[in-house]
Formats: sequence, structure tokens, C-alpha cells
Amino acid sequence: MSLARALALAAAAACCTGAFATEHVVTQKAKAFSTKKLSLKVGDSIKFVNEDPFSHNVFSLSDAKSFDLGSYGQGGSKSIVFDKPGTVEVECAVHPDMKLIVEVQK
Ligand SMILES: [Cu+2]
Repeated sequence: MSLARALALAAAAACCTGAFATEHVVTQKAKAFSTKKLSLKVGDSIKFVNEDPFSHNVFSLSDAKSFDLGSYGQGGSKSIVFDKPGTVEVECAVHPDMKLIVEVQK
């Protein structure tokens, strides 16, 4: 590959990374989300991975995103896309102390 071609490819990759949605990974371990607060952009998703030897149930009642991923056990994971801007409070139905604030930005 020529240097010019390599540079062109690098420029193309750099210019367009913003066009792709990001998948953020949040683990659930010791009855806690791996982060308490997360900022992401509309279109991004979070993959919730359960690393505890018992089930968690991920849900939210927030206006910006209301969902229920159901409960799933160790090694399981579920993803959700955030398609509207706003603040989303994510909770676990099994463990009331588990909370994650997701700031979805335009
Ligand atoms: Cu839980």
C-alpha cells in the first residue's frame, strides 16, 4: 500500500468515527453497577453484563427511556439502545440499592 493511500484511509477512518453508535459496557458485580453515572450520545447502547452468581433485573421508568430487560443470571448480558436525549435512571428490581444514572446527550 502506498503512503498516500494509507493516509487517505486513516483520514477516512478518523472523519467518520462519530457516525457510528458506541456500545458501552456496564457490568453488575457485588450488587452494584460498575459505574454510577454514564454520559452517552443518542443512538448509543449499553450492554449490561451480569458477573454476579445470582440474577439481576435491569429496568427504567424514566421518560427518556422506559424499559425492562427482565432478569438474567451469571454470565448473561442484555443490551438497550438509548434513542432519546434526557436523564435515565436505571435500576435493578432485585436489588433496590443498585442505581445508574445515564445522561443521554443529543
Ligand atoms: Cu440486582
